[in-house]
Amino acid sequence: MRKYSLILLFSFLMSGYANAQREKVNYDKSKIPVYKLPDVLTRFNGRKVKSEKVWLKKQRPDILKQFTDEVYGKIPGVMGISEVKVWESSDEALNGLAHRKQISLFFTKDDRHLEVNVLMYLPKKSAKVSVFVGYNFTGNHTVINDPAIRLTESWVNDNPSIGIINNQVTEQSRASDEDSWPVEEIIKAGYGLVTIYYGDFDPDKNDFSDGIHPFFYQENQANPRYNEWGSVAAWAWGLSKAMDYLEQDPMVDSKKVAVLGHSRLGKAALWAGATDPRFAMVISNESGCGGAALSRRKIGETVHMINTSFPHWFCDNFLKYNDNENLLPVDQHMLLALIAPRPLYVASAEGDKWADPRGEFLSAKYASAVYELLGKEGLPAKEMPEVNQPVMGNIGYHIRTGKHDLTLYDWQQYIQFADKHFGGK
Ligand code: GTR
Repeated sequence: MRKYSLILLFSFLMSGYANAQREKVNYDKSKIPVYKLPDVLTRFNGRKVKSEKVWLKKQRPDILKQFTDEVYGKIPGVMGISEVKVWESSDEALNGLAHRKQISLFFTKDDRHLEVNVLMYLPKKSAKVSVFVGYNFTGNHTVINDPAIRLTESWVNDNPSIGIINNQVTEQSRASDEDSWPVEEIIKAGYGLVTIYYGDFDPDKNDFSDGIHPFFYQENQANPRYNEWGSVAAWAWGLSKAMDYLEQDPMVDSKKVAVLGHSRLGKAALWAGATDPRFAMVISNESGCGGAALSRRKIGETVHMINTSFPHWFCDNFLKYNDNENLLPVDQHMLLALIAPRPLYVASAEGDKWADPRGEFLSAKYASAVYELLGKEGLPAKEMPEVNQPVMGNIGYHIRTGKHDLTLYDWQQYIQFADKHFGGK
């Protein structure tokens, strides 16, 4: 009981601190500090990168290493899926429009076991289909009103307004996030949707005794080391494991898998795209700080704020850059550049100042140099486009009206982008 009260007191103090941080947040562009971004095509030894070969063999691995060591953390080992079980499937989903499958991926090490539930809706076609794969925030049953979907039994952040109490979901949360997942539109456009509750891989709390991290601990280890993975890297790793499964699924064209994520899950999608080249397309919906937005601008959420409110998201090395962004060996445009030449879409919302829309745009713009070096058009805009005026080269970008959210409008652009790069239906 005493321990519980202490935890409550601690969370109360932390949330007070986070709110105070939010109050201190700068939204005034005249107060953006003077900064100099590291040039994505200048090596850490000062030489210029002039060829595709030097990019691929030297600069890309060097940048990837910096992000691994200083931002997201490295994965301290290798582990595959130990068992796959397809435990439900139907040809009658969405009134006969789609196949539905529910699958468990099992991970086992010594006496530890983790079960991850994958929900898939696939259009009925004889050929293999392209898919969007993305995490959901509160369980697979929240993405659509379909009574066949099993309620998650995993730990979920409390949300009494949809009946999530004591970290367990109830029937009340079914379909609670359906506005973010226009399954029917996706299917009608000829794409499949693969979704997983992100907390199946690692519950989103500052606790490294649960989820996937402990599977990799050495004896007497209780936390990842200063350069080892936080939760964002764990979620990205989980996306790669989903990809391992998709490569075996006979209905899926694993060469045409777009990884997508909103907000913190957009950060995970970007890191998954950067670390796993099997993702043929990467979509970041309002991923903000630690995602697509440039850290050095310090407008909206900053490195210090994110490390304070979410100490478990990044590796401990990232703490060095609290109010010290100029010391970062990289900035987030270099993360986007790691995805080149694969199609990449970055999206912002006008009402999402916390994620710094302009910082997300500039990041996409500066990543373009690498696309161009690789013979591809990057972002086809030098200036930030007007609201609701998407631009699409091999990098796509839009800023839409409205608040921080994943909306039908966003999906319509991603479908169009996929049509352009995956060759349509
Ligand atoms: C916020 C966080 C952001 C973003 C967001 C979300 O509280 O500060 O970086 O990730 O959560 O995931 O909804």
